[in-house]
Amino acid sequence: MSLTFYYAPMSTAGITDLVLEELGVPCERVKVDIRAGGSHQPEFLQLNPNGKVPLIVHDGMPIWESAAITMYLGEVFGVDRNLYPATGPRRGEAMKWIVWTNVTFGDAAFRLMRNTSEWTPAEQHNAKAADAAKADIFNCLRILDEGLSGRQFLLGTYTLADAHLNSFVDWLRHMQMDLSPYAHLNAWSERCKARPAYVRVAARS
Ligand SMILES: N[C@@H](CCC(=O)N[C@@H](CS)C(=O)NCC(=O)O)C(=O)O
Repeated sequence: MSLTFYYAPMSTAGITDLVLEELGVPCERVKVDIRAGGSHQPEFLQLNPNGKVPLIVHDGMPIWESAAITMYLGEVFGVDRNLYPATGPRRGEAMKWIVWTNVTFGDAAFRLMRNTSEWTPAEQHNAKAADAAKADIFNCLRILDEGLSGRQFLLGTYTLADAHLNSFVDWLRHMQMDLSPYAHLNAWSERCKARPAYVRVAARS
């Protein structure tokens, strides 16, 4: 078995980093200097034409998009380790939260970033679009908070869906979003952060 993980610190690859740490699967780690254009070098673009991390190459197959990577690693390595459900409705529940993180929640967060952050030129910022994005984020936070009501973790017990979504919530905190009104979410996040794999990843980043 060969598994290579291409990553950059403080990036979306942090999700995959945590997923791999939870699984304890041995892999070769390749750091990509995305600020210096490392993900746009021809050798990298051959593996991921999007020029982005995370990227894994498993037994010769490049797989990009963090949601696909989490679901793939879960399916291949997570079921035996009780970190990902076997095929069936619970698998669907895990996929639902993972895809929602990147598509619905991720889209709202990226719209906010695009319209407010210093990474986008100020003349491209649009205050109305930023307000709409914020409203969408609050709606997602409400959905997540309600989804966690009466549950320790998204599926009841801890799975890679929690690792995936909690990493994304960490990034929202980093963006100074006020998450204090969401009691179930905060309690869940603390449980996720107490996982030994989370502590190990946090210590090296
Ligand atoms: N939808 C992708 C997004 C990945 C992404 O945006 N990666 C950024 C870092 S957070 C990147 O590699 N940027 C380098 C570039 O665009 O040059 C995923 O979830 O994997």
